[in-house]
Amino acid sequence: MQFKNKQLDLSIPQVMGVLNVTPDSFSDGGRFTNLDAALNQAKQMVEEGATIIDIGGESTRPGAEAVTEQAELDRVIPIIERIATELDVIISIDTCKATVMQEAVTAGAHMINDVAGLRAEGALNTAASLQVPVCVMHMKGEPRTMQASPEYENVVAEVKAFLAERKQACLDAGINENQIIIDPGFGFGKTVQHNLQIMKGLPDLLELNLPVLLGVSRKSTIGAILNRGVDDRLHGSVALASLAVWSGVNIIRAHDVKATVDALGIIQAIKKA
Ligand code: PT1
Repeated sequence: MQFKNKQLDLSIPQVMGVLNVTPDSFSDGGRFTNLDAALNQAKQMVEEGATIIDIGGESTRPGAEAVTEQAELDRVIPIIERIATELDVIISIDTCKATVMQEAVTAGAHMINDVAGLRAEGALNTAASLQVPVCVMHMKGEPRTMQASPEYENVVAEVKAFLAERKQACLDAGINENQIIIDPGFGFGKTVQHNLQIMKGLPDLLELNLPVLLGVSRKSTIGAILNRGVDDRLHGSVALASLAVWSGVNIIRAHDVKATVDALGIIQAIKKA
């Protein structure tokens, strides 16, 4: 897939490293709000094998409050400019807001990652005009309230139908088919059982014939299954990432890049055997 001037081979599993610049970021405790610290963290993730760095200025973890457009811009634009100048890596902007997409791509971002699936006002047309790859994710509800008893008849079928509808919406808006990535949204308006069914149903999502991205890193479903706090979910995260890539997922969004890259290297070797 082409990301502006950068090319990435999605037939090999790739790791997207998480760089959260939100002060309340759920697992980094807001340690990387400072520009130099954020750059160093990004640099280390690249050295460990991340080929994409995902930068988000609005927390989307369960219960998080929305932030204003200006606050989001103030958090992400300086760090995007800095990483674009200093590192050779694909920069992803994790946002739902059209203005933030526009400013971020102007500042140097190479792709758009939208947990709301380009459903916010202006998002679809802005993304289409920017001509960069988009990741459209499934989320039931909104972060602040999405974990209040989500219900599905069949979570895999409903997520697949939603992503098929968003794929068509992207195509209708003029986004090229080879610039669309889909994501079932592990942890977004889903119970533990729903998330487990999503993991089992990953092969069904591949039938949409688009690259798949998945974010499982340090999420509460792992904590619920293993009874682990957020700082003790590495092994559970790597297990889920391994299974996902074995099932055909192309991009894993992760905090712990080195461990994830190693796991994916093993899975890829088995695939090639
Ligand atoms: C994701 C994702 C994301 N996740 C994409 N972008 C987050 N494309 C942010 C919990 O249950 O999966 N895909 N951007 C982080 N969101 C969450 C959700 C964090 C749930 C934690 C939980 O703990």
